[in-house]
Amino acid sequence: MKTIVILFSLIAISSTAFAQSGVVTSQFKVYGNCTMCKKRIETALDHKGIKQASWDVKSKELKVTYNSARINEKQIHQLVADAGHDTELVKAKDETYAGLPFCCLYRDGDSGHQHQ
Ligand SMILES: [Cu+2]
Repeated sequence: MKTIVILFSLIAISSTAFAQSGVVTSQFKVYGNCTMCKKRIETALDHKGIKQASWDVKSKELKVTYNSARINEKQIHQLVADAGHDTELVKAKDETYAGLPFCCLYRDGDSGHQHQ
């Protein structure tokens, strides 16, 4: 039991160290449908200050690791929205959204699948 406590303390200490060096990992919802969306979202986050970005098709969760000295979370939301994908904080522009391929239209009522 004591070993487990020590282990957790070590993890806590190392994540604090990460925060101090400016590298943080955030997770938030990004709306999309398919593997094309995944590619689009992750490509949009191939950006300076961002070390790693991974979006999950099923859970719609984006996990992003970035250097907080170079980019902030709000800017990351904006990059995703600029690519046509709504996030919890920033909505994509309607004209950008309208330019997405049909299979990627994730907003309510846009998907052809629901009408079958
Ligand atoms: Cu898609």
